[in-house]
Amino acid sequence: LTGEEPNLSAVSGEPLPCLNVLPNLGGPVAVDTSSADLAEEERRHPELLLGGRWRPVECQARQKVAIIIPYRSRASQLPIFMRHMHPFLQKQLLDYGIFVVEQAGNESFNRGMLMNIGALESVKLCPCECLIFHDIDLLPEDDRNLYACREQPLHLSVAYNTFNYKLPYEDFFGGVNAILVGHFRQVNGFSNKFWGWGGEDDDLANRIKYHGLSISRNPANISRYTMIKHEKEKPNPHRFEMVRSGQGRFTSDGLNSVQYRVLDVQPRRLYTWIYVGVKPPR
Ligand code: BGN
Repeated sequence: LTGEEPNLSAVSGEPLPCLNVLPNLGGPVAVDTSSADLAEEERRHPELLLGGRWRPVECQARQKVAIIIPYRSRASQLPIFMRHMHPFLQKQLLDYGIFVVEQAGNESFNRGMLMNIGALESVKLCPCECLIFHDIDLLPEDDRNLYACREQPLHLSVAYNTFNYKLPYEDFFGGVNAILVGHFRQVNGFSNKFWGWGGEDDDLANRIKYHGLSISRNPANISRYTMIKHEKEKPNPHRFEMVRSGQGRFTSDGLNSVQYRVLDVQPRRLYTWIYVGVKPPR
């Protein structure tokens, strides 16, 4: 530097778009799945705005991104996830917030419903146009895997260590997705009727295709994830039938019909905690 380069942002009066600034995405990043401590991670991230929000100061991010995590009793995974994700997202110069949506009570876990609630509640707190639905046990391995929405719904988690880094089946849409708010509304979000593990992601993929949208993916060599080991969730015995008959419910069951009560919202250092009671089946 000679010291004489014009400061482009000063010339135009506005900061440059971050995509023009992104210099140092280096590819593979270290993934640490050893145990972590939430209080320690909070101390390590004074740069975060309350609620797990951050934006770059040196450039203008193109989108505001809400990262939505469906959650219940994964206390050991939460700090591991935060330790990995905040540096990862900041390196990508994103304007983002992390929203952890926790299901209260002992009913079977309803991932789809928590995603719908996360979408509805996060857009009240952040004028976000891009929703990233993210399982808490998945850690991205490559920082070129950009956490941003595209013209079509994007499947980010293509290759997991636990599936030998291969897509398990062609229409697989589980794990991590990036969807524009407008598209998520258009497909009426996730079904609220998948209680227990499995199928709600396949149903969302069907909704997307039914509405004339298509699923895009990054190359498998950068869409790589490490899954943190944990006990298996209880599978939903009705999931096959539910996916098969799903189309009949696309317009009546989803974002437009989710019944829940917000029990608490807390903007914590590393994330916004949204604690919800959901209406059990029947
Ligand atoms: C599939 C599940 C998905 C899950 C993937 C990967 C079903 C419904 C079958 C009609 N789908 O088998 O929900 O994300 O495995 O684990 O079970």
